[in-house]
Amino acid sequence: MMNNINLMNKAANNIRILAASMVEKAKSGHPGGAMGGADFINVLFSEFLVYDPENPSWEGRDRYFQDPGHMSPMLYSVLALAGKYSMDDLQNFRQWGSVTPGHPELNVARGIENTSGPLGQGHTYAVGAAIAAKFLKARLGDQMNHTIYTYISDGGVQEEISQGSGRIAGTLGLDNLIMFYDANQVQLSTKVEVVDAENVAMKYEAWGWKVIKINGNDVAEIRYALNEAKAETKRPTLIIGNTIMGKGIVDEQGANFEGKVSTHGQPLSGAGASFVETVKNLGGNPDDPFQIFPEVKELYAKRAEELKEILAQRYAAKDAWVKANPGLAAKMTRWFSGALPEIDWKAVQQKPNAATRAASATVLGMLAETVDNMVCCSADLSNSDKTDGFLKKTHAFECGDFSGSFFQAGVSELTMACICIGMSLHGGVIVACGTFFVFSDYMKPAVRMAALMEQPVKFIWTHDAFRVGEDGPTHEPVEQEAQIRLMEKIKNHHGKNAMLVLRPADVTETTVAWKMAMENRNCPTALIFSRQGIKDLPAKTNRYDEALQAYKGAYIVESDVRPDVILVASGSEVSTLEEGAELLRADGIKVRVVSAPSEGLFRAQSKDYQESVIPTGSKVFGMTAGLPVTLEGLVGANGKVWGLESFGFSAPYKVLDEKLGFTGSNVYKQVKDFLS
Ligand SMILES: Cc1ncc(C[n+]2csc(CCOP(=O)(O)OP(=O)(O)O)c2C)c(N)n1
Repeated sequence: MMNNINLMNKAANNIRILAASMVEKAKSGHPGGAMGGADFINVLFSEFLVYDPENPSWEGRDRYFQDPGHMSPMLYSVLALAGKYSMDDLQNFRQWGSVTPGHPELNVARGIENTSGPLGQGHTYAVGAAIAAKFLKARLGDQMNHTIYTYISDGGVQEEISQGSGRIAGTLGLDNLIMFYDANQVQLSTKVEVVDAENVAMKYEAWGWKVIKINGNDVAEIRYALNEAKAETKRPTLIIGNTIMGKGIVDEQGANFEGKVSTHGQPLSGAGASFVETVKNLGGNPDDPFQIFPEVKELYAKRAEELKEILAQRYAAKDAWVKANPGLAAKMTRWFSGALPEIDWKAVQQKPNAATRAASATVLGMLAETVDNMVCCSADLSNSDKTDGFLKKTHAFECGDFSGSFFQAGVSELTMACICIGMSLHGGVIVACGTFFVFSDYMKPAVRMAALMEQPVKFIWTHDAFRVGEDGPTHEPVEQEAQIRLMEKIKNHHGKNAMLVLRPADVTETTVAWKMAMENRNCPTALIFSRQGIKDLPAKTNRYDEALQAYKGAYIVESDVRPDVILVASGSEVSTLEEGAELLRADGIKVRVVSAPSEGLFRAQSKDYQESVIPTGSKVFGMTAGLPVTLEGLVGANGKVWGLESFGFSAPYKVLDEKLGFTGSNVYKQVKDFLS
């Protein structure tokens, strides 16, 4: 329903006034960009975005992903017009305990579909969400006809990740994705032209996007572009909206103060403009600026009524579909609940003494056949990271065909990680992605955001140590495990470990690690797997049942009564400790071997349990192919760690084992020295 242009302009000015007032009151924040983008966001929310105010997590809703988190005042303000925030909430912008933190934090109930702040990630989540919607549409049909909108600014376009998401969205023909580019010529410290002379339109066209250029402050042009974009049936659309930074800002004399770098990130008064005159210029009352104009209230009330009609039709269509497709409908409910189907984990047949990446492939093959809403991805390493175990049971996404369940991301680890987060945020799918562990370095910004947003993405990282061998130090992770384990030491805002990090010790523990990862719906999981074969750990009765103790983070694999020394490790080093244990026992030393796939999980167990595995005061020896610090927490101040203190080297891995001291005989030697 087309609204009167003057009214639409008034609503955009209302957003400008609120955004400027929030920043002014908080004495910090970013008003300029928010004021420039107000027209687009107002048109989107008052005329296009379809959502259910009564049921914010309705799976068929359009989704809006914002990339520039610093433009939070724009988002909070439009959501205030839509009734999701009160004027009090806006007045508490950036304050302790407020629902309006400095950068938006995931809050679907209030219309915030993603946390944003690190530029470039937000629009890549949107690409992921659009892929998830395509995957689901291929299975659920018109129930998944919604549109994914995203908003990007100069910073997001400049971030390298935009290359990955632009390429993928174009290659896969994501016609359900509409991106508005707020091209306001201004960024934090310079004008855009100082750092960027590229032709953005041609760049996106080259990636296969439809590109529409408009005046981004003009309601009619915004509408036209959105309608064109919605009508597109083959390509994602980029709407380049030329906007005016800080539109409406004036100085004390009432002179134009628009387009200034200084208004990017501080209150208008701090930038040398006049807050009071600006509010007046925009038609507001500077003494009482936190107001929604009555006619703007009406505009959004009218939109709420329109949404009711749209929703009535959508829900009626869904009801009819559910009646006609009860089986699919039940699946859809399960998929969006995040629940798993029944999985017989114990029945997984692992090849003995195999590499844990191979064991992971076995599990992935089973999951491809069992978990019908799982998507697995790889950054062009599927045959090495063994996600091909999944791929062999399905096929990869293609432009126009999302009947498969595998996403080939190409060589773009950060993009892949963010796309996985976006799929997860969309809901309805379970996602995993693989690459070499050393390239987790390229993914950490996304891992951190997955942890902050509590998204249960599974990160499969193989080639977990110097035993990559001949490829040499560029490909041999050393410090990576210590880095990623920091994520299991930091707590999320629910007071839980922000990430589950598992490095299983043999094929059976790998099955258990996957079980734990799939059951973990509350945070991301890291699965760190070996390249090389590992000798199976000994079992008293049944290795699977014993490996289930991995749920406690660390457990006793086997122990002599009153051991003289406790040997602890994760991953393949546990089996090296077993070799050493044999030599030590032959020498009359009593030994306990502990597998510790997750220190973070172990520290979350009762003190009694922790004491039962590694009693205080005992002699503890740890071995890690990572930096010694990886194990120092478990081994304690009086313990000893054999780790790697330098970058790795290029040589066959068995040579490296010898040269670097990762052998049973060196375990024997080091422990003997330690005990003497
Ligand atoms: C990854 C990342 N690097 C740096 C920043 C800090 N930062 C926030 S906004 C910004 C400038 C962005 O300019 P633009 O996107 O044009 O926003 P506008 O000036 O239009 O508000 C920068 C560098 C960030 N948020 N994320």
